[in-house]
Amino acid sequence: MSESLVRLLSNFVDGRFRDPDGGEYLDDLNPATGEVIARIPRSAASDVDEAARAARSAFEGEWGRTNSMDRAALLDKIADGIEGRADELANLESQDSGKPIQLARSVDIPRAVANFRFFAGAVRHDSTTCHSMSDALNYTLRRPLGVAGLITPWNLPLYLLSWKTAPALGVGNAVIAKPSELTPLTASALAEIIDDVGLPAGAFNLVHGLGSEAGQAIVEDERVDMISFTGGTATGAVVARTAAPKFKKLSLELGGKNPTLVFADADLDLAIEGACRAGFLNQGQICLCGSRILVERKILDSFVTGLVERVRDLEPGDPSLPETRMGALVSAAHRDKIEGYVSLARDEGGTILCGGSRPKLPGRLARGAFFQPTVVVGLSPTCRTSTEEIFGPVVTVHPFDSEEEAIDIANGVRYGLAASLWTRDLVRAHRISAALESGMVWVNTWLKRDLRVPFGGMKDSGVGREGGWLSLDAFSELRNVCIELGPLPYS
Ligand code: TXE
Repeated sequence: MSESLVRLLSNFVDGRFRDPDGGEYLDDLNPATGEVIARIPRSAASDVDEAARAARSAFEGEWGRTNSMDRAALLDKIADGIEGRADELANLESQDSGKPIQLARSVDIPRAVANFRFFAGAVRHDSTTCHSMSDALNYTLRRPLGVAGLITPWNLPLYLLSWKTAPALGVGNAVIAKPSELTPLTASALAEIIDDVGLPAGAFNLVHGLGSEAGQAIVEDERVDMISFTGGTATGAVVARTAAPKFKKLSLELGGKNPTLVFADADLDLAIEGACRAGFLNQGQICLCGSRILVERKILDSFVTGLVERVRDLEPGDPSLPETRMGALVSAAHRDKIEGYVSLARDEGGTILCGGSRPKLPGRLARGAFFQPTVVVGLSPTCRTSTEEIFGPVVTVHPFDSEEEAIDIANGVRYGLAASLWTRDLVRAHRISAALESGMVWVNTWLKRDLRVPFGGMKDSGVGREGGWLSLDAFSELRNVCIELGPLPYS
């Protein structure tokens, strides 16, 4: 892209688009070509300070006095705004992250719209509990927390930002959002949409920049009451360490090394298709991806043959073409990390059945961060490749002989985010679902999302749950009010 077409992004603070205080910018690359497509503010603590001041004063002022029906109407208008720019947003998301345009069009952007609409409905239909005693009445008030810091990753940029922004604003909090420095474009577009919708100044603030600078400053700021973070487990630990002594409310959605369990009685074709999708959608860069495939030994050969056949069809290509199903990884650095894991897999005794290297792509894609989808067999389920989060298009396949062994392997990692399980035996499905150490279990499907259900992980995959009422709770302070009634005539 020529220099003149490089976008210059701004922060959005106190209802205005602003340059960063220090005047410093970071390059934003299209990972499919290596070209610079934007420059984003490298915000410092002083920019976050200004955003926190604006957010606090919005919360204590006009925004804090809005009622829930008006806020729900604003969320619906934001959804309309995203829908109205859906094509443009899908293009931005694809250029920024390397994901196939078809995926951005069919998943990322429609789901961002759905998040705003869903939480508009949730806020409208919200109710709280009442507990009656013989001589007193308790009722629960939902109050906003104040200022919510929303820190989001690069794999599903607008989707995850909307997943947090909609309930945070819906409950009445002011927001400071910090998107990943790798994928800032749709967050800036969201700020424009919110500006058009006319939220009071300071209700939504966007600060671009590095995690260790702008992100850290948000987590440290005393005026920020809660942090909702999605990202890597190591970063989540830093966020938790910083926020805990300040007693901020925390919601952490972290990494995963999710198992796909395939039993011999499963519909083989469906299981292969499901495992392939779970392994490689978005180039394997979804926290819910199934990167460890556990297969009952009786069907191992036929499963692996079918899987490899399908995976070979997933040729990486130009993300901007509608037929492309496998795009670029988010960055060259991330591709290097994945390549490192493939070489570790070889050292650990694994056999690469397909993929394992960079594809050769023509023209402007030649310098892109592409990697072939890779299937590895022959590894111990306890080695590093099989237990550490790779977060890319690499799956390992492991045989098992019994249900107990499958559960042991599935639970034998530090993570506990999601699992999928393929069997026709319904009783077994219930039994295993209960035994898996996992925040979410899918049976004979994967990634089917109902926005009302609890979303989140256990073990090193996170703390807390969002989704449905739980999202409203995550962004609320629930206050019990107990009213003494005295002896009642009818008690
Ligand atoms: O994410 P980071 P990275 C995993 C995946 C990946 C690894 C590292 O395994 O390889 O994490 O990815 C901000 N205080 N996931 O380094 O660092 C940062 O600017 C406050 C899983 O890209 O976790 C960005 O906005 N914020 C995952 C956000 O945190 C900080 C999605 C996430 O970045 C910060 C992405 C700090 N000290 C990666 N340091 C998932 N669960 O879906 C960074 N940030």
